[in-house]
Amino acid sequence: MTVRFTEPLEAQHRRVDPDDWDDIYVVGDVHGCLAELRALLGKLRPGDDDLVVFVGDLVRKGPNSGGVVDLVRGSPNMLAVRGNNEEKVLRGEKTVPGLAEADVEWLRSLPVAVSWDDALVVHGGVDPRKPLAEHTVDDLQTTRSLAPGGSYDRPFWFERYDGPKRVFFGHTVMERPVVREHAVGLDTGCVYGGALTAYDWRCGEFVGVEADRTVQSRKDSKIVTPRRTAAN
Ligand SMILES: [Mn+2]
Repeated sequence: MTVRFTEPLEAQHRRVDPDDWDDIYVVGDVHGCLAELRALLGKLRPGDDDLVVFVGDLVRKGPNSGGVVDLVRGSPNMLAVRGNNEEKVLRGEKTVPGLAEADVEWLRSLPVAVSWDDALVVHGGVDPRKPLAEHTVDDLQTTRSLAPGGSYDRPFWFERYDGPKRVFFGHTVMERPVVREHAVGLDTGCVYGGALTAYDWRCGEFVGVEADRTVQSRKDSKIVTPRRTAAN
């Protein structure tokens, strides 16, 4: 089930050997919420032999993007994909207070996809209308709605995608995590007063912490209620 993207994206695809790690946790959009990230890690208690993979959007919107980058960058057992908010910083469209030049270079070095076994971690999602191998960086970072021109109109990609990979993603803010056979959505809107959510890959369980406070408000139309599926 190995996926190869076309170059140059393949150079930004990191493969992980799950045999190298006791467990693997996948964590949703952090957006500078350092206190909640610390609380979540306090619950997960990952050891040196456990890998923590972030779905991207470590930075922006929340109170301490620099602290989140320091923590992840300084941890040999942590890995992140580059989200669309990292991309905005790299393109110079947005600046983040507290981020040193070396931190920005680290963001630039992050892969766009991480995979192992049947798992694929990307920030946004995959478009079921085209082969996985033909996706671009932008596709993987920003795919959400499949409706023409509708960023929060149904159907969403994860309601149509049926494999072969099981895709772990953020980007689309959910009232609760999405769990489907081929898609696991982890952005439960921590920075909007929701929760920061992780998925324990070996146990198949979610672990979350509630946000301390709402840092940013968000329209209800931009918070998705996942539909029930057989897998739920
Ligand atoms: Mn996000």
